Amino acid sequence: MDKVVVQNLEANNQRDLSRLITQVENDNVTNNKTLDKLFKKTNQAIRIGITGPPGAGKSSITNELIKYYINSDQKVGVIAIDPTSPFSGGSLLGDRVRMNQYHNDESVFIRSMSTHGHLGGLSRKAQDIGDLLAIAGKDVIIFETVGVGQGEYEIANVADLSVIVLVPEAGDEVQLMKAGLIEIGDIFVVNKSDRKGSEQLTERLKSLVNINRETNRSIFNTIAKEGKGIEELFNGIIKKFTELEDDGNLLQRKIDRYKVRVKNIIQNNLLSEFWTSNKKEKLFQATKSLKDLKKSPNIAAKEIMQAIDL
Ligand SMILES: Nc1nc2c(ncn2[C@@H]2O[C@H](COP(=O)(O)OP(=O)(O)OP(=O)(O)O)[C@@H](O)[C@H]2O)c(=O)[nH]1
Ligand SMILES: [Mg+2]
Repeated sequence: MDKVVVQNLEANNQRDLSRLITQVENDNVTNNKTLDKLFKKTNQAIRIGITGPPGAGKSSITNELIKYYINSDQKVGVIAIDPTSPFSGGSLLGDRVRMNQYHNDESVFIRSMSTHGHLGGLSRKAQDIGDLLAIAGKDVIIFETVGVGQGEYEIANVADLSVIVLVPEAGDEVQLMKAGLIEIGDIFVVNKSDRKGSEQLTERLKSLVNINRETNRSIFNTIAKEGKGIEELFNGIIKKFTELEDDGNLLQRKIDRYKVRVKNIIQNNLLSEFWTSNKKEKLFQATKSLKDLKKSPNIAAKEIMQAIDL
């Protein structure tokens, strides 16, 4: 590997960082020499997931939080997972906030990843990119993800701590119950507290979040658009990290995440090794016509698995 690249990356060179991120984004399997070599440097960074329904104000909150991190001399990396819909071909909401106000600031690096409707491999890539940001010296890494379906929860698991953002108007019952957001949150934010219904949502949340839980989870009210309530949220996040560290949960989460990553990589590698051109051809030959489909998929799978590659 290019020694200069490593040095540049460690020196927080944004251009090399961008290039490496693009490589990781384009890779089908995890195979990045920079990550292999410098992985031990990734442990210092803290990882925060900010999840919630489309348009809840996740980017607005992230933008505001960044100011507090900069003020306390911390470098921030943001990975915004763009919920581009394959149907609309664009973002879900026209008036979404773009986090580009920091593009001249060396201590902030923001990168969007588009799902293009495919979530497969996304959490692996998001974690790898998070690692690159950590290697480049970011102290805090924020993952912005939309929480609407199961696939997104997998992505929400890339972080050490999850902040769930909810808003009064979007039908709180649906938001809260259907998607199971309650389960994955460590901290809850009722954003758009300037709007009608925010007090009811806060009350409802209070009664829901601490049921069946030993640890207390906090709820914050914010008006991100005006920067209100963000300082409290910022301090709440610090407090939560300290708690997680003290009770050993932070370490446990890191261990669990690491294990899942190792397993996923093994699974991916085995699969890509398995599908040789010979086996792909066998599957093609075995499924050419309706008459071929009389065989059960189980038998067809066994035959392909037993095929010998020359
Ligand atoms: N009234 C009000 N509007 C807000 C508040 N916070 C954000 N908004 C607005 O809500 C809209 C969506 O905000 P974003 O920060 O882009 O929300 P998001 O959750 O990142 O959206 P996606 O990334 O598209 O899912 C923008 O027009 C914001 O200006 C708030 O506290 N009150
Ligand atoms: Mg956003």
